[in-house]
Amino acid sequence: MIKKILYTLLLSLPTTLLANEPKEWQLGFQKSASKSMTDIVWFHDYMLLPIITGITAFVLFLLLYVCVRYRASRNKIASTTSHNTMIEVIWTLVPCLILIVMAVPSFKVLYSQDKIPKADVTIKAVGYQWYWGYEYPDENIIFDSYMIDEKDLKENQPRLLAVDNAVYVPVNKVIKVMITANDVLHAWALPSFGVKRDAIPGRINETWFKADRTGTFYGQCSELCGIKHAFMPITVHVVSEDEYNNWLKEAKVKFANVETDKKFKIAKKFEEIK
Ligand SMILES: [Cu+2]
Repeated sequence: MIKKILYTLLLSLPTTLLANEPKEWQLGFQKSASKSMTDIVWFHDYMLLPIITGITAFVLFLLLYVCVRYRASRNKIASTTSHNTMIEVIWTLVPCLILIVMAVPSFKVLYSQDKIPKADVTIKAVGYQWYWGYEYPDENIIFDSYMIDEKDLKENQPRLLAVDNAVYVPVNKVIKVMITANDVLHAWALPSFGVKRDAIPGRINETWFKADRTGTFYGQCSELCGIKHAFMPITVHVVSEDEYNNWLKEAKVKFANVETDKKFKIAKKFEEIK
């Protein structure tokens, strides 16, 4: 009975509450969908936050104590102390120790993101002013992904986040993402996967993620790249293996002419410049 009520309640929630996107009045991170992001959230919640809270409270206490204890009315003659070797050694060593303690899990997370396991699917994301272009090099698929204008949004499509051609990836598979840009700096960022990498013209950055649940995930360009920087979102559908294979088949037909289109555009531009 209780289970049934809970389930009904869950279903009646607005879909935005279940989606993987920023929410109004949100505090904290978006819900994690990869081990990498789970590690980051752990590091933030159980390492950084307690330490920073402790330090802030301690410094506040010291300030208040000094304000009250050494106020002018109580200290008619001011102390002339200017050095104390012991306390100077302590306030140099303690922050060092805190940093060392923090560095251990920090580097662990950093290296686990940096070391790319054997990839099941490789995607290339190219930043353009102002949209993302995607390639599946092993599948010969190439397409562009534009934001959907506010007036054209369908139900369940979030404003400034939904795109016309989304990226599809299979669940529980290692996805390697090669990131570059065509014109200026962009950055490919997907909060739920704990992924954020700069897209740099003439250079390829690599990262990876392994989504541990299906769903639609939203991200945005995270490097100020010009006037429409806010209008080049990222949409990734994490689907089952079968759905992914079906999408591959459809995409090969749907985007069959994209590459020639693109080559034609580039050739035309070149002609114009000449
Ligand atoms: Cu950008």
